[in-house]
Amino acid sequence: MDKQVKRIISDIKSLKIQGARNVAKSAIHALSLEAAGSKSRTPKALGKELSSVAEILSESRPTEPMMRNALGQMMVFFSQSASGGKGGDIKNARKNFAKHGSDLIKKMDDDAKKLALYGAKLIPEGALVLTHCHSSTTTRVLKEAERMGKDITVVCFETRPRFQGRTTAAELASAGLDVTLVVDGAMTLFMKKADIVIVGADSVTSRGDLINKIGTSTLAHIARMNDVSFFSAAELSKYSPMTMFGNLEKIEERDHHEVWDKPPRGVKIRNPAFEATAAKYINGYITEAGVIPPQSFFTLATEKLGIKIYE
Ligand code: RUB
Repeated sequence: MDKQVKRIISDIKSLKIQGARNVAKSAIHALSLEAAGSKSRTPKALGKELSSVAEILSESRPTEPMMRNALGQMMVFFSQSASGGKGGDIKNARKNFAKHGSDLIKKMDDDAKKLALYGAKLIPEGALVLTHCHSSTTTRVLKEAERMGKDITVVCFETRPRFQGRTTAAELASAGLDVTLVVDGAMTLFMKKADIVIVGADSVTSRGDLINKIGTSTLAHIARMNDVSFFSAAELSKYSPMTMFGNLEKIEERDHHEVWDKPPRGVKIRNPAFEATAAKYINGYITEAGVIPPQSFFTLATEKLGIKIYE
């Protein structure tokens, strides 16, 4: 495997690269790099190499359908453009593959721009917005709202154990937003003054449930108790096709050292990275196609991803 690709995989695992979008973009980049530096002599051999690297990448963070969908799309493109991987010119196969990767990334960036506009319009003037973890899609929405002159205030939760809330706070502060970081336990207190909650998404299931950073469902429940609207900024490519026939999205469980490095003997530690928030607690998803109810996500996402339900 290419050295740079190995580094990207290790950065994804260690959270140096974090957030569904950044992970997906890095995975696309990694697979393109593997193709560019490959020593495979035929498209068939290259196809084999790429599909094994795509599998390793997919497993680097198990709860990331945006990455899985993108890698899947790239592999479909490869097998179609290299005549099923059986023949054709190897140089062209590599070149076309890399071009497809950069087209996909561009499309993702275009979608994020559209989504940010829909999200920013949704935020009331002068609103207090709560967010959790670090979602590049959500920070984009918040920065767009500020650009529109909405004069918002943001409170973000620190997000134990890896403190991604600090990344959110630092990013928003450097963009000139009014941002405060509080501990996760302060969710109820700050909800009482909030106007809207916006979080990101790692995965959206067929019934519109949201899988996002641990703590998200607590936030959604508290929002409902206080009549505060709860939205998730989620591109349609975060849809998890494996949930179509009842399979559950896998929830990543990370190393317990992230929670407590040297716990006393007898203390058990669990470290689930994500959790599900039921669709009934979600007012809507902010997508590149507009703000939609959780029930519509499946239809729009399968259409966008070209998933045929009936043959
Ligand atoms: C990040 C997280 C984010 C989503 C969406 O978790 O839960 O809300 O990934 O991010 P982690 P984005 O830090 O464990 O990756 O909007 O950037 O796709």
